[in-house]
Amino acid sequence: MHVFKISLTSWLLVLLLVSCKEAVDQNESTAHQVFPHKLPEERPGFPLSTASERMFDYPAPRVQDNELFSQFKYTRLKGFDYNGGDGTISRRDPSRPIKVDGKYYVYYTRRHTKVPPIGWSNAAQATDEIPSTDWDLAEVWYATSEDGFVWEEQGVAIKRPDKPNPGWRSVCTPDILIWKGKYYLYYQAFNEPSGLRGDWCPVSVSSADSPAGPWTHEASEVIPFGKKGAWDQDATHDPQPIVYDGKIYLYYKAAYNKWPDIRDKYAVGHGLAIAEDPLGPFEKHPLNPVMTSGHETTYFPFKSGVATIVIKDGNERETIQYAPDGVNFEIASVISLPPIAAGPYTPDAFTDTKEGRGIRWGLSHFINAGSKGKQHSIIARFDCDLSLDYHEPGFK
Ligand code: AAL
Repeated sequence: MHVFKISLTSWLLVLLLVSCKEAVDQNESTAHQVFPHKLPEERPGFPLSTASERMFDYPAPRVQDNELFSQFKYTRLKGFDYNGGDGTISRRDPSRPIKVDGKYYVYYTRRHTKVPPIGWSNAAQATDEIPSTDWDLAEVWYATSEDGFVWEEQGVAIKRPDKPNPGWRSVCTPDILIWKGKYYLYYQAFNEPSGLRGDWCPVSVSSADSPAGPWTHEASEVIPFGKKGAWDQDATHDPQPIVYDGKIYLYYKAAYNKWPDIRDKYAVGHGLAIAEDPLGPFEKHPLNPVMTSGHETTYFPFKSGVATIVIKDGNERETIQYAPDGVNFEIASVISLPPIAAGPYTPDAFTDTKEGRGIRWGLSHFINAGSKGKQHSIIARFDCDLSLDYHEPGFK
């Protein structure tokens, strides 16, 4: 009886040990499959899929737990009339909103034409009253707001000058600079309907002593085109200045190879032009283009460098990128539904900060793609959590 008792205990012990060992083996192999966080030499015998292997190429998380990651919430603005959305009134490409004496100001492209645009491929049929694109026959208008949601349209900031002055066909896509107590608007100035030879136009600049104007035209072609054959040979678009390193850092865009014969080589670049005076001369950075994805420019001071929301075009579309020197950008995060043509509200855009606080909200546009020939755009507000002041896990 005694002998039987001992041998039963031993059997139970053996069974227990065997099942523990199996559990340990299983855990180890599962751990390697689920958490492939060890380098290949640390996990011999455990091959990984290409996607798992690629995880090691990313130095930091690209989503969540990353101060340059955010989701975006959109709100319709109050105060803007669109003629029932019939395509004859359009508002798009808002500037960075600025706050002066407790009031927000925004500048934007406004088109009010008898008919909606006929499209750039029909540009040859455009007349003095028929627009080719949504931004043809446009002017720069401005609106003010107490809270960023309800806006009051104040009127025109930059009119189209008389023919043949630069911009007689259209002035659009403005952005603002505050420098030494004065205000400067940079904007695209077209001398022909967009779409005829492409979207060819340079940047003009006007100045004012007050955000409400009046605006005085100061210079045309302030960001000159690149030499023949250069990526920015035909366009300098979407001018967006910030103050960085004591100078004016103006980012701009050129979509190249866009029209009409080499569309298969279409690409978009962003360049940086630097000046010590708002009227120039602007010197282009030797490493231009500093950004090779994205459409409209959205640059903002972040920490001691510059960050940008990259939207719409290129291999790195829908990312947020950061350059510690404002020049050499790296992907910081991958985002969804980013604000198009965003003008971020960034009170430190012109303070030459080395502690950029990021973005909490701004304005962007939505394009009605033009079904039934009613193409127009509306300006909306976006809110996000790209601000160091507010970042907390779980916001949104
Ligand atoms: C925009 C901008 C520029 C282009 C056109 C009007 O969103 O990229 O301004 O020229 O589209």
